[in-house]
Amino acid sequence: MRLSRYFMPTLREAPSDAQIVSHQLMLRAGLIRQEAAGIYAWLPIGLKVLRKIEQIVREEMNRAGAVEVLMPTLQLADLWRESGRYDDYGEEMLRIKDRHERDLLYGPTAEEVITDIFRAYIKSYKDLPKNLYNIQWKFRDERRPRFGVMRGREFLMKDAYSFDVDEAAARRAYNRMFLAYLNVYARLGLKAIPVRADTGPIGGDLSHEFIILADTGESQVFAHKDLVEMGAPGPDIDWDGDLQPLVDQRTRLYAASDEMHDQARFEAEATPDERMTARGIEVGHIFYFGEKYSRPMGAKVAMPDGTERFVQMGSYGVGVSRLVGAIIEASHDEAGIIWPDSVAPFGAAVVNLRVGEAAVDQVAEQAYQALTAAGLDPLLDDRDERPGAKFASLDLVGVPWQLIVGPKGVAEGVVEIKRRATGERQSLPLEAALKAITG
Ligand code: 5CA
Repeated sequence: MRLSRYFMPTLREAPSDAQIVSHQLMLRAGLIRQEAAGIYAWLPIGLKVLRKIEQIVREEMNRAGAVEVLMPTLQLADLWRESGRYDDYGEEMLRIKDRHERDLLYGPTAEEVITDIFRAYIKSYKDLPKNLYNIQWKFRDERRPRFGVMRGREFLMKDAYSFDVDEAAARRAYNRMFLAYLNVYARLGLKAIPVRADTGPIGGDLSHEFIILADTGESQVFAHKDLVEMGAPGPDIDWDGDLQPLVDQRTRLYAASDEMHDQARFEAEATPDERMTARGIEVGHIFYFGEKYSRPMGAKVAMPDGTERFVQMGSYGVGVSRLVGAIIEASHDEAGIIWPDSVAPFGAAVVNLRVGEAAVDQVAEQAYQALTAAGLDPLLDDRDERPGAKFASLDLVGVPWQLIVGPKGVAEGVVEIKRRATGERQSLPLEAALKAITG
């Protein structure tokens, strides 16, 4: 992408109402624009990052055996009347009427819709297990939308729903999601802690939240310190095998959200040195709730002996748009965002310091073509701007590598490369510079 033709509106100052660093940087780097309280337009750089996160979530869901669908954002109120949640959900639900005076709502979650899809097609135990997910916009009319995409009203969620024949199978489905989530966060460069959690309006009796530690987070967690470094199981585990030991290893140590916290147990299970009380960002939440929706909505399967049984369900959410903010909270410096390579909007930027000078243009163009061919999706800074302004905006936006082409270097047969995360610079001949970046 040539920056002169692109749309990357950076701001020198963040609007004063942006309270936390991720919100300030998302506005300054031109990732999002607020359209209304808690409702954002995603500008090109923000959209690129959002799509990359979405794709990592998708790959890990698929690997764990979930199947993607796409449900509508607007849902029929009648489905929520069947489950009994329509009146209970309260003011967070955006209720809408169509021209026929039918009650619709903008989905805050999709247990009812997916259960309706399931019951229309799946009738036999032989078709289980199933896990269906989608990555779709949700709306919750939050009382206090704040911190940008962290607590939005419209936000992008990955929501998966599992259907199983009995509780043991449903636990296996839960375990697959539990471990797949840890793999997602690891690929995003994040250390997520699974903590025992309250189930709130989703319901059920088994639930974990996944928390990224950050002082600006809205969640309070109490956990054994060893969980922070425990790490993800990796993609190569046997997804159809017994995952319980891997889950037990991560749930044996004390970790709870404030609603579930039991100080006496915490003190019994961890020494003062091992105990950590911290703030964090909830980037995922998983639930097992048995027949909470399948029973009132009549989602059942025929068993081998001819009897029918309500299916056992769970649901599994990842805050995809919230993750953009969470990654920035976890990875930035005074100059701006430091994206992990896995979600960076561009793999590298070629910075032309003397646009219009033929020899410099030619080397910059050559570098740009080579990085394009290597699949790095590079940005070419061909703007007619001062070098300082170019470096400042590329540091702000957080492109992982800068390949800097200036008249002095070109005369000497070298270019400079800079790694955003460390600030480390090196002068190298072009071929060596390209090799250092492409690895
Ligand atoms: N149906 C279940 C799981 S699919 C569900 O809705 N769970 S949830 O309410 O916990 O939401 C899932 C995830 O969405 C949360 O962990 C959080 O990361 C994200 N999320 C929830 N509310 C918001 C919000 N207002 N803004 C941004 N992200 C949100």
